[in-house]
Amino acid sequence: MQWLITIAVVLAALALVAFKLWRFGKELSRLSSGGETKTACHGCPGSARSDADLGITIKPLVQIGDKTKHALIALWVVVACIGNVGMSQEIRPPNYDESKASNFDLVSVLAGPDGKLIESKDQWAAQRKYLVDLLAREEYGYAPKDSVAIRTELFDDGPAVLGGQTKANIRRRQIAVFLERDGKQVRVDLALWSPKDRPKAPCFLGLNFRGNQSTCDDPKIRLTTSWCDNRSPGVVDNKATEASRANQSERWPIAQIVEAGFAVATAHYSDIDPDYDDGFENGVHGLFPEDRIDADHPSRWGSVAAWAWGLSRLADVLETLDGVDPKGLMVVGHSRLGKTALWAGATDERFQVVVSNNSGCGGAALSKRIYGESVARINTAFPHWFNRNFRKYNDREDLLLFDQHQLIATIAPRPVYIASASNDKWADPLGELLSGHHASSAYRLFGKKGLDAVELPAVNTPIAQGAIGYHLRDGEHDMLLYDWEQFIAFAKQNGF
Ligand code: GTR
Repeated sequence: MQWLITIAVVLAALALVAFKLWRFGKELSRLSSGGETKTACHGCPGSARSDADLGITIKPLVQIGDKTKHALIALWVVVACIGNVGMSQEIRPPNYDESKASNFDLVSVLAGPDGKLIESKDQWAAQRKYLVDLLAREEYGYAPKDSVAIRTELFDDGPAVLGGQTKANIRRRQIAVFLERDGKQVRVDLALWSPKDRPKAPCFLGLNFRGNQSTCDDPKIRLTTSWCDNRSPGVVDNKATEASRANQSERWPIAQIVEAGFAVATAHYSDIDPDYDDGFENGVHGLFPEDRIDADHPSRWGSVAAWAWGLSRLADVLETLDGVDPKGLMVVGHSRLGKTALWAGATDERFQVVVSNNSGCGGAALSKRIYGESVARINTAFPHWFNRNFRKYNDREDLLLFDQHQLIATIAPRPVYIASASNDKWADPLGELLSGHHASSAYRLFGKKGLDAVELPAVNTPIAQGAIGYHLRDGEHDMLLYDWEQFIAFAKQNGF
């Protein structure tokens, strides 16, 4: 509607300009041919009549006749309208009507660049590479090819304290991981809990939103010094205070995970890249100034790609540590960090199991369904998460020649788990499930079962018979013990 009004106003203004210019031209030719002008501006400052009335003569520096003035005003209207079209395009309101979300075509995950379908698992490595490249170019951005030096400092090693109790069976370590390049460094604090009775434990690795101290009540966990969102409890002037301890511990049931036989490692995502749009100066983007995204390089890495790259650097460290099975690394994440976990799984095959929790748009949810959060909304609210090419699809999902099922497929044949929550409509639970469903043909190449379902299961009824697991937890956008219990069961079922 706004488009129609704007187009009508532009056309009217253009007609007015044309008319004024025509009249102005006619007047000029009359003057140059010695004709008399009859265009006195009565009452205008500087007009002969009003000055004469006052008995004075004022000679303006530049005399603007009212035809010129009208022409200039009309021109201004045109410019303003064009600016209006460019600047304030309305974003389509979010859709929650399922009948409007079902009409879309998806490219098969087996289709190569020429559209032909691959037929055997021997062709998968090349196909996977093609898909990762497509998603890097159009959505997440390419991480730099160059590497960093990694230096570590173990600054804490002792028994865990969880729920106010010292846990003799759980080893807690904290490692400062320094990522260094060209005289610059970024410090990422890795916190790790591992079972004392399992010498090589498979390890869940996931980033947290508020600092390692927010994941449990252990007073020995170092308080993050990285940027924190002021809206989080216990944060003052973007810095975490003591009051922020354990304020997201419900997302990290550490004792239960370790007592189930797994190690669990986490780091604050802000250590890797603070989550605000600063033109990619800070965090690990700052280590690679020559790889910064700009108008000429729209496919370089955004923040999701930076967080995923950071997870790979933490994997570099974890695979060297005793107590952790280097062949049992599993990546997990909630929401924006669920998107990140999926991209880390796509770009780093060392992650043997990939878990996305409520990852939504730009994560597991199919963009072409246009349900809940849309590409335009995410790119507008979080302009730094994806690359600039992804903006081409703002409210133009019809132009997408790819979708998030291909992201899920890049993980094949490794197991992937997709978790949704019933009240998290913004993340489109059905779109998250359908991504898994449409990724399944990649798994079938390997004789593995994917996800057959095309409808949401009942709440709290996981579907996890195949290599693609799914559940719809009853409740809100969050990552809770129930979710972790399913991730653990899925990992065990897949041999970890
Ligand atoms: C929301 C965003 C979602 C999701 C969420 C989160 O504001 O729209 O895509 O990532 O943030 O990360 O908590």
